[in-house]
Amino acid sequence: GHDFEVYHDLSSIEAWLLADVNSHQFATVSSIGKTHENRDIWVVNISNPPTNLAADSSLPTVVVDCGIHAREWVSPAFCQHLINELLATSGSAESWKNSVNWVIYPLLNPDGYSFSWSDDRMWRKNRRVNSGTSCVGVDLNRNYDAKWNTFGSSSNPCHQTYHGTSSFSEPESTAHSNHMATVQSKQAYLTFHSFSEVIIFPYSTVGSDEADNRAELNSLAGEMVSGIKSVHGKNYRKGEGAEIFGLAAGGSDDWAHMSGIPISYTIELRDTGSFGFLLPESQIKPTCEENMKGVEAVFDHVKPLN
Ligand code: 0X9
Ligand code: ZN
Repeated sequence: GHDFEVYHDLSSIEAWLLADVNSHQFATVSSIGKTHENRDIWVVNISNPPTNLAADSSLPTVVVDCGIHAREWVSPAFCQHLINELLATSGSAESWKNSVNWVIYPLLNPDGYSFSWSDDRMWRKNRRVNSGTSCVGVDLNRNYDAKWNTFGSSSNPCHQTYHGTSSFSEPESTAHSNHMATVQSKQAYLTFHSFSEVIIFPYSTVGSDEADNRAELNSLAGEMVSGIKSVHGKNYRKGEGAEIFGLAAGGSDDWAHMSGIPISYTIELRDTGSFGFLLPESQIKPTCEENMKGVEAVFDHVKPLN
């Protein structure tokens, strides 16, 4: 079986998705489009009973994604853990699929992830070939339509935060956006990154931009922080992006909130810098365990009453 306490390369993740996950009665795996290098971008829909998500607006939907940034390997490891827990026949997450539809993109940047295994462990961006330069890649988390190209991103294709030639210039961010547009009743959007141990809520665009439901976002983030702490004692921080992480426009969290999803968080997983992106495999399990409590707080917040 698939081992959830190690990092898996792309082909191992895909083999697990297409065999184990897709054969499960409550899950469907489908491709939402192709990357710059022609790889599939996968989405996993999980609900009980299995429903056509596009047609069913009766249940709230929680959208989760992982792996926007290539080198943040614990992020796709978390999505694999979450999918496995939702599909398990016991455990606290097993029932979460009865009252909420789950739309999970387990690895949004497969080209970059693959490159981080084969060539450069510290690769961040996608693998876009940029014209007029030998520098490769666009930072997908600067490419969404959220005050794109205003603050905290670069016009230089050689930089780590290069925002691309326009918002949604990239096949990965475009496929993500187009697919999410087909999903009904979206109540929450969670995008997993690493590292820093922080829960970030909108906005990170301009200092004066404030989410209309900022109080709700702040208090729910507090519940996530408490839940996380209760598992292994880790003290995640929380706050508005602009305040605690600095301005960086074009992020998927801000775009999701601007497009009408009230609950939107970027979760920066372990650690706080000792290992950074090179988080040892021994920390995958505790990182996932504590963050299931963060997701549980969001689930409790959006699930229908009774
Ligand atoms: O800078 C980012 O894209 C995220 N941090 S990371 O170290 N994983 O690269 C933080 C994103 C916070 N949200 C926005 N800037 N919108
Ligand atoms: Zn990241």
